[in-house]
Amino acid sequence: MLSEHEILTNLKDSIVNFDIEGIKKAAEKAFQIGIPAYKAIIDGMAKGMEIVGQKYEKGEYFLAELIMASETMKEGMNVLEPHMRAGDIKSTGKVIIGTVKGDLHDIGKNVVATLLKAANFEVIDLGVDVSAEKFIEAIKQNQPDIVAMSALLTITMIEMENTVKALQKARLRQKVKIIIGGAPITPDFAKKIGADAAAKDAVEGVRICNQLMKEKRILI
Ligand code: B12
Repeated sequence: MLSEHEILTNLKDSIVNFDIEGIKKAAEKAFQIGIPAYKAIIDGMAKGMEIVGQKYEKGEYFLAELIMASETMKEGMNVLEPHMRAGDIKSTGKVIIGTVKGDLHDIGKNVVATLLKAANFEVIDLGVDVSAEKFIEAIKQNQPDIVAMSALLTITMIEMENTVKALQKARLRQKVKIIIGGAPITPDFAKKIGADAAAKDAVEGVRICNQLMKEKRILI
């Protein structure tokens, strides 16, 4: 029987080696021995993506390898996600999530959405390349408690600011809490653009969303 450490290592290595069969097996084993899905994702697969990113930066991996690693991560998530659904208990709150306009990175955003669902949030995922107008339309339609935006490219961070401004203009800003995240995002940037919070990873993101819900309940 493999130990928790060995399984997390297998998850990480399968991402780095684009081993789809390996990731499926390791994800099943993680579930079987009771490793929480969030741990398998954050301490296993996401660590593998970090290494892939470093290899890309060093010129050892190219775009094709990034895509293969992303596909491998998605296969692993597909195995783990069904084990994370929280059931029919009343939801903690409603979150609209999307990667901002011009940005196609969705792995981190998907991890956040998965962990939010596991924490009993109702999640409406708008996908990638989401414009301010699309966020606004979705807010009007669904009346979420929280709007969560992801950006991985420094050049698309500006779209977060544009979306906050558009929400202000549409008089929707007061109705929602806004959390942002992604590799280049900092709490200072969140403050600067008028978002409520930034999170460095999905686990912190969920913790902050719970906190934002408490603040929202006090205000109502
Ligand atoms: C995989 C990847 C891709 C894949 C994306 C596949 C997909 N479906 O997502 C592909 C190959 C498509 C890609 C394309 C490009 N990429 Co790319 N990519 C990456 C890479 C290697 C990993 C990103 C990733 O998935 N990480 C794993 C996840 C789990 O981590 P994460 O995204 O950071 O998310 C975590 C936190 O940030 C946080 N989080 C994220 N979002 C949110 C949102 C909220 C609300 C919260 C609370 C938290 C949160 O929680 C997550 C989980 O803990 C990064 C390098 C890196 N080290 O980040 C480059 C990187 C982001 N890419 C980069 C570039 C330049 C590009 C391209 C322009 C390349 C090109 N020449 O075409 C294109 C741009 C396409 C576009 N328009 O978006 C640069 C960006 C540089 C910059 N500073 O702007 C990076 C940093 C690589 C580099 N060092 O050059 N990329």
